[in-house]
Amino acid sequence: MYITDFIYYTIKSRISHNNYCPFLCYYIRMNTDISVEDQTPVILVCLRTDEAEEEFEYAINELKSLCEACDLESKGILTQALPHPDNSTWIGSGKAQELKYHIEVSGAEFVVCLKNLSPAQMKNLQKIIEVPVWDRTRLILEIFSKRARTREARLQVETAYLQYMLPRLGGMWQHLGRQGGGGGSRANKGIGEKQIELDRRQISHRITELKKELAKIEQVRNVQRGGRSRDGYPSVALVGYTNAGKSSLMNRLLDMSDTASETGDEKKVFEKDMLFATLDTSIRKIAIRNVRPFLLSDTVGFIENIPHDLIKAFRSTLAEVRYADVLLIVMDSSDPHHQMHKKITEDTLRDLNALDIPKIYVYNKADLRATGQNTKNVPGSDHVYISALTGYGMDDLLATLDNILGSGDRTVDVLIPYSGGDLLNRIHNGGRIISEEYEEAGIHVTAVCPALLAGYIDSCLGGSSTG
Ligand SMILES: Nc1nc2c(ncn2[C@@H]2O[C@H](COP(=O)(O)OP(=O)(O)OP(=O)(O)O)[C@@H](O)[C@H]2O)c(=O)[nH]1
Ligand SMILES: [Mg+2]
Repeated sequence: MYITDFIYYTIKSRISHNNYCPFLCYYIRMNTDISVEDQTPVILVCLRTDEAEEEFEYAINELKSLCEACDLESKGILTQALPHPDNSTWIGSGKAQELKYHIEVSGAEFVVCLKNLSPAQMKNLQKIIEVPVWDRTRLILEIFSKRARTREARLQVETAYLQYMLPRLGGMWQHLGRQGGGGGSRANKGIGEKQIELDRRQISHRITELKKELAKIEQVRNVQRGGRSRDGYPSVALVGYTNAGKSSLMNRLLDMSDTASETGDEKKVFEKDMLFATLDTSIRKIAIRNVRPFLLSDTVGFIENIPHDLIKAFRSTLAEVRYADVLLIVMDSSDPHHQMHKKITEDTLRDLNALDIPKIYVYNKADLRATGQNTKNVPGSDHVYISALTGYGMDDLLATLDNILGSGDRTVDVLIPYSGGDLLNRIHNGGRIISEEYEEAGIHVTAVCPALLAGYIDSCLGGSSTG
């Protein structure tokens, strides 16, 4: 199979998932009739260098889950141990020949590697095994392209995908080699090399277009966010490793919310035992008795070695995290690797300049923790055990959250004109009323309000409201 087939394969797979990628259509005019269906057979290739056995096994299991999330069917796992990755073929040329044999016997259509390969390693391995090679980044990009629903998410994925392709173009036209010739330095280039140059220019051009379009969407998003914060509600963001239970926690809070009967199930977000179930950000208002109301956002989960270009491309989606007043770092506390997940989440937050935001560490899935393992909550601690499934620990979580939301509380003493019914409602919903008197010029209210709401009241009444 030629590399051109590999590109065509990509296009067909994207089109079959309704993710139209205008740039890649350029390649449709190329040859071959390969088609990709769901449950495409693949072989997983796992290279172990210096990691402990348990770590290696965990990484293999995670790769299997990623393949499931991408609808690929594993036909087998080929492992190799080397002191360090082979510079040329990643697994060594002998192992590559063995892999070729397994591909022929199993009918696998391509291979998926445990880690990321350099463009040269990918090109050389591909040449030996004669089927496409996907590395970890490619697999994650593919899952994201399947899940992206909103226009913004699709553009973000396409940007990350093209950035990933750019340094790998060298391998795509290798079958055309240095054909061509003639006089002059440009004319001396082979067809393959000219094609690479052309592709590189087209891809760079498309990336520029995508970035412009994303910048416009981001502007709209910023205006929306500004509008929301002017409403005076604090924002709380759910973050954490993929599959930790972020969306389930959002749904549990929606169930507990006073708005549950008005909004019904259509406000619920998608939750599933699958990596990267959520890709697009959802924001919901949560109003629970005795807790200051807040806006809650649920967004894409993190994973180890999340492709850097993907994080960059998703910066505007993740802006809800950057501008949040409080972060809930959700972990699957029944997973023996949850401390590692916590570290990866914190590293990603550092990349997003969001590590300084006040946070609560939410140890979810307490119902699945082995008997004897701690699930007890200590009042005042920023570590809270909960179960989004059974509701265990939800009151502790809400008390801790309300404490943080209330840390900037201010007493306001204002005269609201009789035409300001909306503002009075907001104070009733978000603050604690101390006194309320109906006077000739308006309603004289004294109330304790969260900092954001107090700022909102100031902006509405055009001055300081502090009593
Ligand atoms: N037993 C148990 N299962 C839970 C709990 N919370 C969530 N789950 C399950 O864990 C799986 C993943 O839950 P999600 O809420 O989709 O996880 P997420 O963090 O939003 O995942 P991504 O969107 O992929 O990042 C689902 O099958 C949930 O039913 C819990 O407290 N206990
Ligand atoms: Mg989710």
